[in-house]
Amino acid sequence: MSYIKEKFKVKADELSTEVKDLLKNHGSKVIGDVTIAQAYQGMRGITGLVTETSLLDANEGIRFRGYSIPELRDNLPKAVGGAEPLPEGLFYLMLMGELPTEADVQHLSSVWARRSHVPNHVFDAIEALPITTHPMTMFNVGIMALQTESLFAKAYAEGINKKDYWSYMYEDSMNLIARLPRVAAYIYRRKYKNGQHIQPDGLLDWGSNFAHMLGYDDEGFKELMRLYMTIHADHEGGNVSAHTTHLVGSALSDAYQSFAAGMNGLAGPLHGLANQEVIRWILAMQEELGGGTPTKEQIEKYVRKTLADGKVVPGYGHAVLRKTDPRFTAQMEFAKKHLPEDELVKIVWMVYDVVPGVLTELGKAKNPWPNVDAHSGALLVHYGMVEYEFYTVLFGVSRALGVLASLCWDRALGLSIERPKSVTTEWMKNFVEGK
Ligand code: FCX
Repeated sequence: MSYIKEKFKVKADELSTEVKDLLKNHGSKVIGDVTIAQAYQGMRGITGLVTETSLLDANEGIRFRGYSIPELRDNLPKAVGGAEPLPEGLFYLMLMGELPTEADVQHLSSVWARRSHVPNHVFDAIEALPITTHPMTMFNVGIMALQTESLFAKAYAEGINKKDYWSYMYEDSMNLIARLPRVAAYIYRRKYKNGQHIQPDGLLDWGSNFAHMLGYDDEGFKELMRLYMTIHADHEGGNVSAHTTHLVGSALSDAYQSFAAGMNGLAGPLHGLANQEVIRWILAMQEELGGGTPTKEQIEKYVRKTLADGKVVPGYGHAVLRKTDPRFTAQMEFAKKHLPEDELVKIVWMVYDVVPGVLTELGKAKNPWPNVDAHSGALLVHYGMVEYEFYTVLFGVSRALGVLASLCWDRALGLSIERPKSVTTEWMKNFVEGK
């Protein structure tokens, strides 16, 4: 057993004991009420899930095991000559609950490089789809084709003790994380670069090898990938991709099946697809105005038109956050450092100056501030990745780090199959009338 796996097992046994005590001594304590509005309106604000890897504060933003994004950028190990955190380190932190050493991160880089082989039938399955297929559909087909490799599914079919589920989930999660960049890069090169594929470089870290296979060997893009893979990884447990992965996993579906389910949620425009929608929206605005950099007045007019047409302004608002997303701020800082004169980035910043005021004035959106998706596309365009339909796949590769670390915890803690109660509107009416 690898030392990381052994260490995880020790931590998992400790927490399992604590959870058993918590349930035995306080299991019936009430942690919240549920209103009728919450039942109809996306269960907002209901505390009903346990996710160890990260915790969101409405005003401060996400903390991964207690560390904010600026703290991660300071404290996680970096590549030689790099300034952004290595995503391997964030995975270690989320899994283990403590900061990794340089050696831990190097170990994970080499384990994932060793496990990154993708069988040919996965590429064949992707090739069977029309070239016009959305990259997120190709990505999910690739993930599902990889499910043939699930060690948990095989072991379960042969018969295993439930005490060992966590071990197979751990192995499947490590293998899936190792393989995803290759699958994603294959899709990118197939769809946009005439199928001219690039072989992995086993000496590179996970994020920069991904950049390399995508066809971007620029050191700036590699740094961006490390930052991107770090900040998109997790956003506590209730968001659609994390919750779906956890929910499907609770049926003892394996890591591949659970993650694919989560990715279908990420593919929705109110969630991960918003990153492509932001760039599409800015390009449409530019086209309507005849190209070039719009003025703030023109942006404001376009925002009002978007809202009047009954559409959302992509990249703005959030179900939980009530301030500017620190993931937006981290990308803004990256842009100020590496590409302060970029035209599209400047437009993103102008949009940031305009949209919160308009949304606040209209008073409908509970959060008028930008989320992670408002900035990411402009950075990618700067380095030449203009194919915005691909952006959500990048988000998906990163999201694997958080939701799969969480699935390891779900199995280690032996969490139950999820099955909340639902009622009908008839039931609600009877309840209100006291029947
Ligand atoms: N533009 C226009 N209207 C917006 C808005 C926006 N950016 N954000 C919220 N609103 C509207 C809602 O559509 C809702 O209208 P309704 O009453 O007619 O249904 C009203 O304001 C109240 O919504 P609110 O409670 O503030 O927001 P929700 O929790 O329902 O939804 C999301 C949150 C994120 C879905 C919403 O703000 C939105 O649609 N934003 C644009 C899409 C986006 O950027 N998604 C990415 C989010 C995230 F970062 C991620 O998952 O990647």
